[in-house]
Amino acid sequence: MSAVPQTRISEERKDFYARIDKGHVAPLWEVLHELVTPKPKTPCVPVVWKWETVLPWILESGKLITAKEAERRVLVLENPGLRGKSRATHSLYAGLQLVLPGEIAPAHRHSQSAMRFIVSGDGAYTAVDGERVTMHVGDFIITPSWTWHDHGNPSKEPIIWMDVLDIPIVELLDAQFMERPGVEIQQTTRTEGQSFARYGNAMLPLEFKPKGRTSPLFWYPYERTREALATLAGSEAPHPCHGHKLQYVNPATGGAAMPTIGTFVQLLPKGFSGRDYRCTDSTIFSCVEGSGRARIGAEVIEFGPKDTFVVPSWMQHRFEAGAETVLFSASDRPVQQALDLWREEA
Ligand code: GTQ
Repeated sequence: MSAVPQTRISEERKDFYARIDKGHVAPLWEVLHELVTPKPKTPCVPVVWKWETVLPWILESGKLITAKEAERRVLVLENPGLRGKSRATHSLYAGLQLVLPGEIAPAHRHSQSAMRFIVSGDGAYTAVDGERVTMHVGDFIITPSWTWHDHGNPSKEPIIWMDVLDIPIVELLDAQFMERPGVEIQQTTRTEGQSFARYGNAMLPLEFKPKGRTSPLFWYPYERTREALATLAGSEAPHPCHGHKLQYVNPATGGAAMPTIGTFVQLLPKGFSGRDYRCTDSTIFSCVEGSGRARIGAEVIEFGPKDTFVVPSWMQHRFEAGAETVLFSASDRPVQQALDLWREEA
C-alpha cells in the first residue's frame, strides 16, 4: 500500500508502469493521494479585481473592437490559479461585459446558463426569449440555458455588467451547444415587465407550468433587493458570519433561481466584524455599496464599490465592513446541493 507520495520508485515498478502505459493503463497508487484528498484541493486562489484597475482596460477594449464584431465584448476575470482557462473559480466563468451607447451584442443561444449583475451604467437592455428588460446598477438578471438573448444600449452612457456562466460545468459534462439565429436583434414578443408582473410579486399565473429548473422570473431589480435588506437591517440582529443575507430563488419552487449557479446578496452593517466561516462552494463576490475587508486564510482583501473578488472552496474567511456594505455573490452551490456534496462550517 502506498497511498502517500513515493519518493523512489524501484526499477521493477518503473518497468511495469512503462509496459502498462503503452496500453493506456496507469497505477492508481501513484496518484491516489492527489485524487482522493482529506479536504478540498483547489487551484482557485483568493483574488480581487479592483474597479479602478479594470475600468480603464474595459473602456480601452471599447476602442479596439465593437460589441458586434466581438459578439460579446468581455474582459474575462481569470483566477491567478487558473490562468488561460477562462475561469474565476474552478467551476464558474466570470467576465465584465461592455456595451457602448448605440451598440448591440447580436442574438445567440447556448446550453450554458448565464447571469448578469449590473455594475455600472443605466438604461441598456438585454432581451431574453422575446422580452426586454432595462438594466440598472445592482439588478440581477438571468439568461436561462438555451434562451435567445441579445444586448443593446440605447442610453447615453456605457453599460458594464458582470457575467457569470456555468461554462466549466457544461464543459466537464461535454454538453455544449450554441446557435445563432441569423438575425442580430430578436423580435420582442412580450411587453417589458410582463415576466415580473407574472412571477415577481409572490404570485403565479393559475396555468403556470415550469419550462425547466430555471426561475421564470429573469429580472430581480436592485430597488426591491435593497429595500428588503434595509428592512431586515433595521429589524433584526445580523448573522454573526453573513450579516443580513438572502438568496435569490425561483418563486415557483423556492429553490435556487438557476440550476447551476447560486446567487446571494448580503448587507454588512457599518462596523460589522464577522466570524470565521467556510463552505465548499468557491464564491465570486461583487461589492455594490460600501467598503470593507475580507480576511481569507492569511490573505486580506480590501474591497470597495464595483470591485470583484473570489473566496475559494473551504478557506476560512470573515468580513469586516467600514461602512454599511452590500455584497452580491455567485457560486456553484445548487450543483453541490443537488449532489449532496455541499458542506459549511461556521
Ligand atoms: O452575453 O451571451 O461573458 O455568450 C460569455 C459568453 C457573455 C453572453 C459572456 C456569452 C455571453
